[in-house]
Amino acid sequence: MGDTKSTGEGNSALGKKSFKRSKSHFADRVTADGRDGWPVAAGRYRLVVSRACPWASRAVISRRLLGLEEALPMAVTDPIQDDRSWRFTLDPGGRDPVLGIRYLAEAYEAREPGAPGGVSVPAVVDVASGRLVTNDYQQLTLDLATEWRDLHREGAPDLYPEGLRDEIDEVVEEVYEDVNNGVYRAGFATGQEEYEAAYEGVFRRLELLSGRLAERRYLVGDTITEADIRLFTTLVRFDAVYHGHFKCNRHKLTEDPVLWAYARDLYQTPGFGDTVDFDHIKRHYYQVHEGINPTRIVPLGPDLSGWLTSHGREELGGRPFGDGSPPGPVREGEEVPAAGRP
Ligand SMILES: N[C@@H](CCC(=O)N[C@@H](CS)C(=O)NCC(=O)O)C(=O)O
Repeated sequence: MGDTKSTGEGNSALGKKSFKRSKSHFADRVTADGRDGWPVAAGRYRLVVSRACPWASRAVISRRLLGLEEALPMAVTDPIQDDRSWRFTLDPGGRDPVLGIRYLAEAYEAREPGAPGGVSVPAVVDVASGRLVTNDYQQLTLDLATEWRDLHREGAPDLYPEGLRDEIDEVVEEVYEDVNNGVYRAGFATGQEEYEAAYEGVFRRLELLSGRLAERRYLVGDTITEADIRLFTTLVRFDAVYHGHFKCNRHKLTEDPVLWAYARDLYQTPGFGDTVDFDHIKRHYYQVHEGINPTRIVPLGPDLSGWLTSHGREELGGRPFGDGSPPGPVREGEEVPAAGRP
């Protein structure tokens, strides 16, 4: 496997002192008015994800919370990339049954042969043409919450409420810089100083977030928002991969009572934990990043049973879905296999 696989991040600059995540190359948006040529339409697109990937997992959670499963069908890749990147080896015959392709790279090629920036998930693919539409994970969930509104289920929460957008934007920016991407900067650092700066940033921010969440159930307002989804996807991976593999080991998530309870509360909320596959997460990080883990041995721990224990956060109040309701059961065929659950 080459450098791309050893970092697992197609756009990273391995070999330099600092890990850099470049912008998504395909930033078209699927919108209600179709201004980029991609109108919201039920069944027109396929969402390609890896359950291992924190950026893709945001979209998987939003899709469930908003009830977009029928409107935006999903393809789950093998957590282990090969030299051609993400592949559909979990599907019969190794092909995605709808797109008919073996590698996600084929959709990228169909859109722009030889495009720079690597092949990343999440990716939205236009089913009829087989062409990639977007891999802009930052915008994707915001668009699912707002532009796809006509196709939301009844009782879907407002994940990006207009009156709270400034605050959400501010929180997610800090969380992205120090936490979501901070763990990657620590894990892929190739110099001591770089690693230490990232490590300090991760734990400084986690401490602030822990303080913020001590008295309030959710990050912004009193309902689940985009901000909680983005913090959750890093927290749920913390002890399984970031603490050991990425050397973010000042303490474990389970050693911060507030953040651990907050993460468990979300994990146990329909739409969050039922999308998480710890088996995919561990195998992806420990087997793909050979530069960090040359033996590719996947650790057996940590013990996951704590994720299902009571968290006591109901006492803080909050209305998880606001005036809406939780999503129903996971769609048939989309259940996380037993190997990936506590
Ligand atoms: N790097 C992507 C963000 C999403 C991302 O980094 N996804 C990872 C998986 S967590 C990926 O697909 N990396 C490409 C690879 O590993 O080849 C982008 O800038 O658009």
